[in-house]
Amino acid sequence: MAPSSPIVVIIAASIVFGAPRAFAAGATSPDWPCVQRKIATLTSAQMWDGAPVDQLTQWRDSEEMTKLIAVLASRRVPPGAMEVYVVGKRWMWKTQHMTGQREINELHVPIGIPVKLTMTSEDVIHSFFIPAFRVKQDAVPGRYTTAWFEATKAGEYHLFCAEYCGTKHSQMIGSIKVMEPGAFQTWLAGGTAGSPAQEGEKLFQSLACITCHRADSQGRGPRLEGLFGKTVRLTGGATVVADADYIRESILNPTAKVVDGYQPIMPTFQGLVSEEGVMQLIAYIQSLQQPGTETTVAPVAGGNKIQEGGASPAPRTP
Ligand code: HEC
Ligand SMILES: [Cu+2]
Repeated sequence: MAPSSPIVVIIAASIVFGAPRAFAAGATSPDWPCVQRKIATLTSAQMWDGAPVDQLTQWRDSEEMTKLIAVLASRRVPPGAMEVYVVGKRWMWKTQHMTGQREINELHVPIGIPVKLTMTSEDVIHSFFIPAFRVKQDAVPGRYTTAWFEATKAGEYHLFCAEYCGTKHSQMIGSIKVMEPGAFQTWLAGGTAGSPAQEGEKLFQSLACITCHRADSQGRGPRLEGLFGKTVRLTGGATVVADADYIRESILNPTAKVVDGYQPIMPTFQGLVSEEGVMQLIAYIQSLQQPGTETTVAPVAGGNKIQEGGASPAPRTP
Protein backbone atom coordinates (compact mmCIF):
# COMPACT_ATOMS: atom_id res chain seq x y z
CA MET A 1 0.00 0.00 0.00
CA ALA A 2 1.42 3.40 -0.97
CA PRO A 3 1.92 5.92 1.83
CA SER A 4 -0.18 9.05 1.58
CA SER A 5 1.56 11.91 -0.20
CA PRO A 6 1.78 14.48 2.65
CA ILE A 7 3.79 11.98 4.67
CA VAL A 8 6.06 11.33 1.74
CA VAL A 9 6.62 15.07 1.35
CA ILE A 10 7.30 15.58 5.05
CA ILE A 11 9.81 12.77 5.17
CA ALA A 12 11.51 13.79 1.95
CA ALA A 13 11.71 17.41 3.09
CA SER A 14 13.09 16.40 6.48
CA ILE A 15 15.80 14.41 4.84
CA VAL A 16 16.76 17.18 2.48
CA PHE A 17 16.62 20.04 4.97
CA GLY A 18 17.04 18.25 8.25
CA ALA A 19 20.05 16.11 7.49
CA PRO A 20 22.39 18.30 5.48
CA ARG A 21 25.31 16.37 6.94
CA ALA A 22 24.10 13.38 5.03
CA PHE A 23 24.72 15.21 1.79
CA ALA A 24 28.02 16.86 2.61
CA ALA A 25 29.38 19.06 -0.15
CA GLY A 26 31.17 17.06 -2.77
CA ALA A 27 29.93 13.72 -1.52
CA THR A 28 28.89 11.30 -4.19
CA SER A 29 27.04 9.04 -1.85
CA PRO A 30 25.05 10.04 1.20
CA ASP A 31 26.21 9.38 4.73
CA TRP A 32 23.99 6.33 5.10
CA PRO A 33 24.02 5.97 8.89
CA CYS A 34 23.01 9.62 9.21
CA VAL A 35 20.15 9.23 6.74
CA GLN A 36 19.01 6.06 8.43
CA ARG A 37 19.05 7.67 11.89
CA LYS A 38 16.99 10.52 10.50
CA ILE A 39 14.46 8.14 9.01
CA ALA A 40 14.37 6.11 12.21
CA THR A 41 13.49 9.23 14.21
CA LEU A 42 10.87 10.26 11.73
CA THR A 43 9.22 6.89 11.73
CA SER A 44 9.30 6.39 15.48
CA ALA A 45 5.94 6.08 17.20
CA GLN A 46 6.50 9.17 19.37
CA MET A 47 6.87 11.37 16.30
CA TRP A 48 3.71 10.10 14.71
CA ASP A 49 1.27 9.82 17.56
CA GLY A 50 -1.57 7.82 16.11
CA ALA A 51 -0.09 7.68 12.64
CA PRO A 52 0.11 4.41 10.75
CA VAL A 53 3.59 3.54 11.96
CA ASP A 54 3.54 0.11 10.38
CA GLN A 55 3.02 1.68 7.04
CA LEU A 56 5.80 4.19 7.60
CA THR A 57 8.21 1.52 8.75
CA GLN A 58 7.35 -0.48 5.71
CA TRP A 59 7.97 2.49 3.52
CA ARG A 60 11.22 3.33 5.27
CA ASP A 61 12.65 0.02 4.14
CA SER A 62 11.08 0.22 0.73
CA GLU A 63 12.66 0.39 -2.67
CA GLU A 64 11.15 3.86 -3.26
CA MET A 65 13.03 5.27 -0.30
CA THR A 66 16.29 3.79 -1.51
CA LYS A 67 15.66 5.30 -4.92
CA LEU A 68 14.73 8.68 -3.48
CA ILE A 69 17.96 8.79 -1.49
CA ALA A 70 19.95 7.75 -4.54
CA VAL A 71 18.34 10.52 -6.58
CA LEU A 72 18.99 13.15 -3.91
CA ALA A 73 22.59 12.02 -3.61
CA SER A 74 23.10 11.99 -7.37
CA ARG A 75 22.46 15.74 -7.55
CA ARG A 76 25.93 16.32 -6.16
CA VAL A 77 28.66 16.56 -8.75
CA PRO A 78 31.47 14.20 -7.75
CA PRO A 79 34.85 15.78 -7.04
CA GLY A 80 37.33 15.73 -9.90
CA ALA A 81 34.68 16.16 -12.55
CA MET A 82 35.69 17.42 -15.96
CA GLU A 83 33.85 20.64 -16.74
CA VAL A 84 32.14 21.61 -19.94
CA TYR A 85 30.16 24.74 -20.78
CA VAL A 86 27.00 24.33 -22.82
CA VAL A 87 25.05 27.10 -24.51
CA GLY A 88 21.72 26.37 -26.17
CA LYS A 89 20.77 28.58 -29.07
CA ARG A 90 18.00 28.24 -31.64
CA TRP A 91 18.74 25.67 -33.01
CA MET A 92 22.04 24.23 -31.88
CA TRP A 93 24.06 23.15 -28.89
CA LYS A 94 27.41 24.88 -28.47
CA THR A 95 29.86 23.23 -26.10
CA GLN A 96 33.25 24.32 -24.87
CA HIS A 97 35.92 22.39 -22.99
CA MET A 98 38.14 23.97 -20.34
CA THR A 99 41.08 23.49 -22.68
CA GLY A 100 39.36 25.72 -25.21
CA GLN A 101 37.97 23.24 -27.74
CA ARG A 102 34.56 24.20 -28.99
CA GLU A 103 32.05 21.93 -30.59
CA ILE A 104 28.66 22.39 -32.20
CA ASN A 105 26.02 19.70 -31.72
CA GLU A 106 28.78 17.38 -30.50
CA LEU A 107 30.44 16.67 -27.24
CA HIS A 108 33.49 14.45 -26.88
CA VAL A 109 34.00 12.94 -23.43
CA PRO A 110 36.22 10.23 -21.97
CA ILE A 111 35.07 7.03 -20.30
CA GLY A 112 35.26 6.87 -16.54
CA ILE A 113 35.48 10.56 -15.68
CA PRO A 114 32.46 12.44 -14.35
CA VAL A 115 31.51 15.27 -16.69
CA LYS A 116 29.92 18.36 -15.21
CA LEU A 117 27.86 20.49 -17.57
CA THR A 118 27.23 24.15 -16.77
CA MET A 119 24.58 25.40 -19.13
CA THR A 120 22.60 28.40 -20.16
CA SER A 121 20.66 29.59 -23.20
CA GLU A 122 21.14 32.49 -25.54
CA ASP A 123 17.43 32.80 -26.35
CA VAL A 124 14.55 30.62 -25.17
CA ILE A 125 14.42 27.65 -22.81
CA HIS A 126 16.01 24.53 -24.26
CA SER A 127 16.51 21.19 -22.58
CA PHE A 128 19.72 19.19 -22.86
CA PHE A 129 18.68 15.57 -23.08
CA ILE A 130 20.88 12.47 -23.39
CA PRO A 131 18.40 9.63 -22.96
CA ALA A 132 21.06 6.90 -22.73
CA PHE A 133 22.63 8.62 -19.70
CA ARG A 134 19.29 9.65 -18.12
CA VAL A 135 20.45 13.27 -18.30
CA LYS A 136 17.83 15.93 -18.88
CA GLN A 137 18.35 19.49 -17.77
CA ASP A 138 16.78 22.75 -18.87
CA ALA A 139 19.09 25.41 -20.31
CA VAL A 140 17.45 28.63 -19.20
CA PRO A 141 18.25 32.15 -20.44
CA GLY A 142 19.54 34.35 -17.65
CA ARG A 143 20.75 31.64 -15.28
CA TYR A 144 23.13 28.74 -15.01
CA THR A 145 22.02 25.19 -14.45
CA THR A 146 24.17 22.11 -14.02
CA ALA A 147 24.01 18.41 -14.68
CA TRP A 148 26.55 15.63 -14.63
CA PHE A 149 27.09 12.15 -15.95
CA GLU A 150 29.82 9.59 -16.20
CA ALA A 151 30.02 7.50 -19.36
CA THR A 152 31.08 3.91 -19.02
CA LYS A 153 31.00 2.64 -22.59
CA ALA A 154 32.63 4.08 -25.71
CA GLY A 155 30.32 4.97 -28.56
CA GLU A 156 27.98 7.59 -29.91
CA TYR A 157 24.88 8.62 -28.01
CA HIS A 158 21.99 10.83 -29.09
CA LEU A 159 21.64 14.36 -27.81
CA PHE A 160 18.27 16.06 -28.12
CA CYS A 161 16.58 19.29 -27.19
CA ALA A 162 13.62 18.20 -25.10
CA GLU A 163 11.85 21.56 -24.91
CA TYR A 164 9.89 22.84 -27.88
CA CYS A 165 11.86 25.93 -28.92
CA GLY A 166 10.55 26.94 -32.33
CA THR A 167 10.24 25.80 -35.91
CA LYS A 168 13.55 23.94 -36.14
CA HIS A 169 13.33 22.42 -32.67
CA SER A 170 13.44 18.93 -34.12
CA GLN A 171 16.75 19.72 -35.80
CA MET A 172 18.36 20.69 -32.51
CA ILE A 173 20.05 17.34 -32.19
CA GLY A 174 23.59 16.12 -31.80
CA SER A 175 25.75 13.38 -30.45
CA ILE A 176 27.84 12.61 -27.41
CA LYS A 177 31.04 10.86 -28.49
CA VAL A 178 32.38 8.73 -25.69
CA MET A 179 36.03 7.81 -26.17
CA GLU A 180 38.71 5.74 -24.46
CA PRO A 181 40.74 8.09 -22.22
CA GLY A 182 43.85 7.91 -24.45
CA ALA A 183 41.91 8.68 -27.61
CA PHE A 184 40.13 11.51 -25.83
CA GLN A 185 43.44 13.06 -24.76
CA THR A 186 44.65 12.93 -28.36
CA TRP A 187 41.42 14.52 -29.53
CA LEU A 188 41.70 17.20 -26.85
CA ALA A 189 45.30 17.99 -27.78
CA GLY A 190 44.19 18.69 -31.35
CA GLY A 191 42.53 22.01 -30.56
CA THR A 192 44.19 25.38 -30.76
CA ALA A 193 41.74 27.75 -29.08
CA GLY A 194 42.57 29.23 -25.71
CA SER A 195 40.91 28.16 -22.46
CA PRO A 196 37.70 30.00 -21.47
CA ALA A 197 39.75 32.01 -18.96
CA GLN A 198 42.22 33.00 -21.66
CA GLU A 199 39.43 33.96 -24.04
CA GLY A 200 37.82 35.86 -21.17
CA GLU A 201 41.03 37.79 -20.64
CA LYS A 202 41.03 38.83 -24.29
CA LEU A 203 37.42 40.02 -23.97
CA PHE A 204 38.32 41.84 -20.77
CA GLN A 205 40.77 43.85 -22.82
CA SER A 206 38.77 44.23 -26.04
CA LEU A 207 35.64 45.35 -24.16
CA ALA A 208 37.78 47.79 -22.17
CA CYS A 209 36.78 46.38 -18.78
CA ILE A 210 40.44 46.78 -17.96
CA THR A 211 40.28 50.57 -18.10
CA CYS A 212 38.08 50.65 -14.98
CA HIS A 213 39.06 47.39 -13.32
CA ARG A 214 42.80 47.73 -12.92
CA ALA A 215 44.94 45.40 -10.85
CA ASP A 216 46.70 48.40 -9.28
CA SER A 217 43.48 49.78 -7.73
CA GLN A 218 43.87 52.99 -9.74
CA GLY A 219 40.76 52.36 -11.87
CA ARG A 220 37.28 53.74 -11.31
CA GLY A 221 35.91 50.27 -10.61
CA PRO A 222 36.80 47.76 -7.88
CA ARG A 223 39.72 45.37 -8.29
CA LEU A 224 38.43 41.98 -9.38
CA GLU A 225 41.33 39.91 -8.02
CA GLY A 226 40.04 37.53 -5.35
CA LEU A 227 36.43 38.62 -5.98
CA PHE A 228 35.03 35.19 -6.89
CA GLY A 229 33.39 33.54 -3.89
CA LYS A 230 33.89 36.61 -1.70
CA THR A 231 31.05 38.42 0.09
CA VAL A 232 30.53 41.87 -1.41
CA ARG A 233 28.99 44.79 0.49
CA LEU A 234 26.53 46.79 -1.60
CA THR A 235 25.28 50.36 -1.44
CA GLY A 236 22.54 50.35 1.16
CA GLY A 237 24.29 47.79 3.37
CA ALA A 238 23.10 44.49 1.88
CA THR A 239 25.67 41.82 1.04
CA VAL A 240 25.92 39.30 -1.75
CA VAL A 241 28.23 36.38 -2.49
CA ALA A 242 30.16 36.96 -5.71
CA ASP A 243 29.20 33.80 -7.55
CA ALA A 244 28.76 33.26 -11.28
CA ASP A 245 25.21 34.64 -11.30
CA TYR A 246 26.28 37.81 -9.48
CA ILE A 247 29.16 38.42 -11.89
CA ARG A 248 26.87 37.77 -14.85
CA GLU A 249 24.42 40.33 -13.48
CA SER A 250 27.25 42.81 -12.84
CA ILE A 251 28.15 42.62 -16.53
CA LEU A 252 24.68 42.70 -18.05
CA ASN A 253 22.80 44.80 -15.52
CA PRO A 254 25.42 46.68 -13.49
CA THR A 255 23.04 49.00 -11.69
CA ALA A 256 21.01 46.14 -10.20
CA LYS A 257 23.59 45.78 -7.40
CA VAL A 258 26.09 48.59 -6.86
CA VAL A 259 29.22 47.90 -4.84
CA ASP A 260 29.45 49.98 -1.68
CA GLY A 261 31.74 53.00 -2.11
CA TYR A 262 31.49 53.12 -5.92
CA GLN A 263 29.47 55.19 -8.34
CA PRO A 264 27.05 53.37 -10.66
CA ILE A 265 29.07 54.34 -13.75
CA MET A 266 29.62 50.90 -15.23
CA PRO A 267 27.86 50.66 -18.61
CA THR A 268 25.80 47.59 -19.41
CA PHE A 269 27.34 45.08 -21.78
CA GLN A 270 23.96 43.63 -22.72
CA GLY A 271 23.99 42.98 -26.46
CA LEU A 272 27.76 43.53 -26.69
CA VAL A 273 28.80 40.15 -25.36
CA SER A 274 27.36 36.71 -26.08
CA GLU A 275 26.44 34.17 -23.39
CA GLU A 276 29.64 32.34 -24.24
CA GLY A 277 31.53 35.58 -23.79
CA VAL A 278 29.92 36.12 -20.37
CA MET A 279 30.93 32.60 -19.31
CA GLN A 280 34.47 33.31 -20.49
CA LEU A 281 34.60 36.60 -18.56
CA ILE A 282 33.40 34.76 -15.45
CA ALA A 283 36.08 32.10 -16.01
CA TYR A 284 38.68 34.86 -16.31
CA ILE A 285 37.52 36.65 -13.15
CA GLN A 286 37.49 33.32 -11.35
CA SER A 287 41.06 32.68 -12.50
CA LEU A 288 42.15 35.86 -10.73
CA GLN A 289 41.95 34.11 -7.36
CA GLN A 290 45.64 33.60 -6.67
CA PRO A 291 47.79 36.12 -8.50
CA GLY A 292 49.92 34.43 -11.10
CA THR A 293 48.22 31.06 -11.18
CA GLU A 294 45.32 30.21 -13.42
CA THR A 295 43.04 27.86 -11.58
CA THR A 296 40.70 25.56 -13.41
CA VAL A 297 37.28 26.97 -13.86
CA ALA A 298 34.99 25.47 -11.31
CA PRO A 299 31.90 27.59 -10.73
CA VAL A 300 31.11 25.44 -7.73
CA ALA A 301 33.13 27.19 -5.03
CA GLY A 302 31.55 27.28 -1.59
CA GLY A 303 28.08 28.74 -1.53
CA ASN A 304 27.87 29.29 -5.24
CA LYS A 305 24.30 29.37 -6.48
CA ILE A 306 25.29 27.51 -9.60
CA GLN A 307 25.75 24.39 -7.53
CA GLU A 308 22.21 24.58 -6.22
CA GLY A 309 20.87 25.80 -9.54
CA GLY A 310 19.34 22.57 -10.69
CA ALA A 311 21.70 19.68 -11.05
CA SER A 312 19.75 16.90 -12.57
CA PRO A 313 19.83 13.39 -11.26
CA ALA A 314 22.29 11.68 -13.52
CA PRO A 315 22.90 8.08 -12.67
CA ARG A 316 25.80 6.40 -14.34
CA THR A 317 25.22 4.69 -17.62
CA PRO A 318 24.16 1.10 -17.42
C1 HEC B 1 33.39 52.82 -16.95
C2 HEC B 1 34.05 51.95 -16.00
C3 HEC B 1 33.74 50.48 -16.04
C4 HEC B 1 33.82 49.61 -17.09
C5 HEC B 1 34.19 49.88 -18.52
C6 HEC B 1 33.49 48.30 -16.56
N1 HEC B 1 33.20 48.40 -15.23
FE1 HEC B 1 32.71 46.87 -14.01
N2 HEC B 1 32.36 48.16 -12.49
C7 HEC B 1 32.62 49.52 -12.55
C8 HEC B 1 32.25 50.12 -11.27
C9 HEC B 1 32.36 51.60 -10.91
C10 HEC B 1 31.76 49.06 -10.46
C11 HEC B 1 31.25 49.20 -9.03
C12 HEC B 1 29.86 49.77 -9.01
C13 HEC B 1 28.83 48.80 -9.46
O1 HEC B 1 28.71 47.74 -8.84
O2 HEC B 1 28.16 49.06 -10.47
C14 HEC B 1 31.86 47.85 -11.26
C15 HEC B 1 31.51 46.59 -10.81
C16 HEC B 1 31.83 45.42 -11.48
C17 HEC B 1 31.72 44.12 -10.93
C18 HEC B 1 31.32 43.80 -9.51
C19 HEC B 1 32.58 43.98 -8.70
C20 HEC B 1 32.46 43.71 -7.22
O3 HEC B 1 33.43 43.98 -6.51
O4 HEC B 1 31.44 43.17 -6.77
C21 HEC B 1 32.12 43.23 -11.87
C22 HEC B 1 32.19 41.72 -11.75
C23 HEC B 1 32.46 44.00 -13.04
N3 HEC B 1 32.27 45.33 -12.77
C24 HEC B 1 32.91 43.45 -14.22
C25 HEC B 1 33.15 44.18 -15.36
C26 HEC B 1 33.45 43.61 -16.65
C27 HEC B 1 33.60 42.11 -16.93
C28 HEC B 1 33.57 44.63 -17.53
C29 HEC B 1 33.78 44.55 -19.02
C30 HEC B 1 32.87 43.70 -19.76
C31 HEC B 1 33.39 45.86 -16.77
N4 HEC B 1 33.13 45.55 -15.48
C32 HEC B 1 33.49 47.13 -17.30
C33 HEC B 1 33.12 50.23 -13.62
C34 HEC B 1 33.34 49.70 -14.88
CU1 LIG C 1 15.82 23.78 -28.19
